[in-house]
Amino acid sequence: MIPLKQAWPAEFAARYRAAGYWRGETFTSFLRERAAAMPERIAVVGGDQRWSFAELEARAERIARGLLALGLKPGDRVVVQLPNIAEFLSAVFGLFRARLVPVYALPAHRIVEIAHFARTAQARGYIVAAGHEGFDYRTLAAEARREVPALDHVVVVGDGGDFPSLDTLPPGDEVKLPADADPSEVAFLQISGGSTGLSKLIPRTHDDYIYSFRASAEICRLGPSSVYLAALPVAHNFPMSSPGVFGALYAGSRVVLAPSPSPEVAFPLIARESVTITGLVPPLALLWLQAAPGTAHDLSSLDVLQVGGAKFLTESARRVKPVLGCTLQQVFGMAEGLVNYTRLDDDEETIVSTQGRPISPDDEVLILDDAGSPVPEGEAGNLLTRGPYTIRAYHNNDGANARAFTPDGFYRTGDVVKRTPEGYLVVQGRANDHINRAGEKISAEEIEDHLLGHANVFDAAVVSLPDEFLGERSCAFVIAQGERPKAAALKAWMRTRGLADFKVPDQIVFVDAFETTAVGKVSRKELRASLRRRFLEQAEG
Ligand code: OOB
Repeated sequence: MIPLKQAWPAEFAARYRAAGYWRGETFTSFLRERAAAMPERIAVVGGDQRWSFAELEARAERIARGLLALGLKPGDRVVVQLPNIAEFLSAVFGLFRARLVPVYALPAHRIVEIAHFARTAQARGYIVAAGHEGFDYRTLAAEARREVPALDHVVVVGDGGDFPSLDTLPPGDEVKLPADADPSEVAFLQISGGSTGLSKLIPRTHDDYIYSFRASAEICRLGPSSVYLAALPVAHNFPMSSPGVFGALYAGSRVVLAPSPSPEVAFPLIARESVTITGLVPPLALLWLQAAPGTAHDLSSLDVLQVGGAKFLTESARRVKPVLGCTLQQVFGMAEGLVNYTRLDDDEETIVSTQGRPISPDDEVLILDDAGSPVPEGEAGNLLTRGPYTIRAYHNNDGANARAFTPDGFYRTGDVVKRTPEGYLVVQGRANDHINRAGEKISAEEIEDHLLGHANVFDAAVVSLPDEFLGERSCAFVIAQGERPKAAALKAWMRTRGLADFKVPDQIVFVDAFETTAVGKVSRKELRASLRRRFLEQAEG
């Protein structure tokens, strides 16, 4: 087995170890410690499952044996596509125990994304739920196996049909479990928001990721009496690690997995389980603010509501405390690393009007103009960052690495921010063309490429438009060729492409031509900006 390694230069790794950020822990070692220290304490609640720390560890070990007995080998990558169910945690801790490397996909992903992850990660395994929200993932798994034949092993949570199910894996009594991972090894591959083109894979090590959620748990004051509700899909970095399910388990807190973030599902869970903290994207926070005053459920246990993934407007932020009676925490993070939090004891103005400050004293933050020079203090510029839990390179993607990282290892976030004199960041917007649709990131380029696959589409440009509820919605400007399709028909056709549903354009506008300048075509970036500007001007006028 050749473990995947991250690319921090030795002197940085030494510094991060010396500072006590990287402590040599692994996922397996921390779960083992919690299971030994508090075996009977309930760790995970999901559906009708309630598992103690000892039971979670025992289940993980069984799964590790079963997966190796199936034929997977330590070091193999395994795509994990599970909703918020208890088995998400037993499966991934099982993978860690077997030194298999999870690749996290969202439940919304479909064949295009899954095949891309499987190919890029050279995955050999794929773990899915039988079904979720009316969708049969076994059909998707069969399709994925046809497209990516290297995907040898599909395992299903629930009734596997033709595939083995997680509950009936071979016991693997003869399997010798591997020694624990080196903490500097890549523990898993996370997916990027996909700012340009297809999603990239983000390699995170035990050392760096555990530091990020341990420090996050401290910032959020998690302890054995805390109860964390995972309302957003746990495969996303925010509910996974900020402090998320892993930070909660690390702190000995209880994790409650909500099958849906809607108030109808989440509010009764908060009341029943005495939830103390949860995280939402802004549109859901608005929905909760609307639903809370009339609810019959007791939400008084909730101490902290985190909001992040997209900009939470100050006026909405102000309503959290009066309406929900809890402390708001703004979270501005990215799967590539850097996470900023407002602190629980910050004054109200800081909490409602900033997106927080970095986790670590060693998070280096640069705010640069387009020429690469620092902007004057307090002015807006491009955010670049480097630090003890921000990656230095994507997995297997030289082209993206050359664009996204500076030669001295800073990650270009693509976000435009200002910094307050106290060191808090205020997000102003974005330099690159992706649509942040309710926290889901959509690459304009990826959607344009799909639209161009339609026989009656000559050209397409995809932009974000402001949306009262979603924050941003996607709009495709399309030049037709031959017979102009109906917008609804084009959307329906996009749905047949095997893409995550959130990527289907919310709106399609047909135009006769795109502008060109005297010297030739304008850049895609300028074109998108000008289409967007003209459309908004017309809408206002
Ligand atoms: C989180 O991670 P990703 O990887 O899905 O998206 C990262 C991008 C950021 O670069 C920024 O453009 C946007 O999402 N974003 C925000 C934001 N939080 C994220 N923009 C404005 N205000 C915020 N509070 O979205 C993510 C990862 C960990 C924790 C929280 C969010």
